[in-house]
Amino acid sequence: MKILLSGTASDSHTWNLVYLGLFLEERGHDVVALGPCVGPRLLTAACRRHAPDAVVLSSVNGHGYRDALAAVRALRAEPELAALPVAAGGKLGIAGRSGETEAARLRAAGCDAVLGDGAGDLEALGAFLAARAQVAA
Ligand code: B12
Repeated sequence: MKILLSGTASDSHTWNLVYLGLFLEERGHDVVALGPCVGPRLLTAACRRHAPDAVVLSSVNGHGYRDALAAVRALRAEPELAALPVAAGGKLGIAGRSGETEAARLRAAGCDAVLGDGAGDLEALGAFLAARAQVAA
């Protein structure tokens, strides 16, 4: 699959993105990495330009929940991106992973998978993408 990997608008951390890029490439995916501090407009423009099979959003600075909500809403507002699979994860809250209320809001906004920052979450991301690849095949 072609995966568009992106940091979120306020987040300047980069090693999370480097790690995830390697993780995805090791699983055979083609990764388009946008880097950190990507706002909703740049993200939607990049999705139109690269036509990825899925988007992976990563944030660890504590503002990921708010940033990812804005990003997902912007994607879902574009008719041609409304069905694009999106997973968001990392330390999405200010105390690490997001709380259940925040995760539920992200899902309601159209985020297909809301994940945390542990090894199990990486495996869950791998499984999420593998399931999407099977649907696309
Ligand atoms: C290095 C670092 C910085 C550097 C970043 C340099 C750079 N070029 O990246 C600098 C000094 C710039 C920095 C700044 C800040 N930081 Co900082 N930083 C760290 C630190 C020490 C290490 C991060 C790192 O590189 N880890 C290595 C990578 C590989 O691991 P990772 O980021 O955790 O990513 C893994 C998982 O989170 C997960 N994951 C990540 N994304 C996703 C997505 C999906 C879908 C999935 C499944 C998994 C996943 O997979 C990755 C691999 O295991 C952490 C503390 C820590 N020990 O984690 C704090 C930390 C992330 N920072 C923190 C904070 C608060 C900040 C600042 C806000 C501080 C400030 N007051 O200015 C700013 C944010 C600036 C901004 N605009 O974003 C907090 C975040 C708190 C939270 N979310 O609960 C942390 C956790 C420190 C702490 N304990 O308080 N930081």
